Amino acid sequence: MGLLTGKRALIMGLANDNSIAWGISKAFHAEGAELCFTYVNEAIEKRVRPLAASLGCDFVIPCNVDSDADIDQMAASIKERWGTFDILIHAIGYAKKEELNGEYLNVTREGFQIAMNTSVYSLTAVVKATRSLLNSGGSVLTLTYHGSQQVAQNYNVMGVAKAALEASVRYLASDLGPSNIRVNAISAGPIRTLAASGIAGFKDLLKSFAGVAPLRRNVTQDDVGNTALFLCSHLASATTGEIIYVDAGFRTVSITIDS
Ligand code: NAD
Ligand code: 0WE
Repeated sequence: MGLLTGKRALIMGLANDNSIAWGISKAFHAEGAELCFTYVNEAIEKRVRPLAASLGCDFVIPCNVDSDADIDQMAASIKERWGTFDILIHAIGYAKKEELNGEYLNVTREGFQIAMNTSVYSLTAVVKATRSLLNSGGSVLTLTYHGSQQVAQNYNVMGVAKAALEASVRYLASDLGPSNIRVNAISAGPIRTLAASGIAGFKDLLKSFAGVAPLRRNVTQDDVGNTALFLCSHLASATTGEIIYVDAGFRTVSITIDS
């Protein structure tokens, strides 16, 4: 009997086997969950289908979270195949690449709107569309980054978006709590994924992070997957509206001096 035996989990944000969503999917599968994956476009679909199949899953459906029609169609597909489900994983974030370097104040109105729409509003939109399908005891989980709380060089508009995402977690937890559905976020340390590729200086960021973090290492997709498993299982039955750090302790320490 696994921790998630008999539970159904919708995974949004799997792109490839480096995705944080993949670490979560493996942890959930190992504990008996039945999975459904969404993909944003055909290129991603080609990556997601074989990964899903390797976990014995053929329930793979499109959903661009910028589209209300896509979100409604996704909810309809879940209702048709599953009726209800238990766990919603939102592992989606996007800003235009040119917004992720230089001064934050150069952000454009359009760049701000895109980041907020895809990275923040999408969580609320998906919860709104699926709340009637979520079982009591269920759980919603999103992914955030410490750039929401303290300035992280070049993270810029994504830091502002993650601050709003974390506030959304608290408001959604308040809305869904009376239905015994929990809403939380994992704040992960930097991990090399598709969303981190092409970020100038990412290698150096990983190196200095591991030098400062109390555990003296970077975090992995599996670290995040295991904490996601805890948060979405009955083990975390009274934890909601929280931002749980999976960051090797990084955010707890201040300036360090080499010795
Ligand atoms: P990833 O590139 O593997 O995943 C990002 C996903 O977002 C992709 O699957 C992409 O298809 C999806 N996406 C983008 N726009 C979309 C849209 N309009 N509709 C539907 N899907 C869309 O990268 P990741 O690092 O695994 O990112 C997952 C989450 O983790 C993001 O919210 C990210 O901000 C967060 N996060 C990442 C790190 C890190 O260092 N990698 C650290 C903390 C938090
Ligand atoms: O949340 C993220 C990823 C955010 C992200 C990354 C990209 C790159 C490619 C959002 N949108 C895009 N759009 C693209 O076109 N992280 C926490 C990883 C990350 O991204 C950074 C980081 C870290 C850490 C960007 C700048 C500085 C640090």
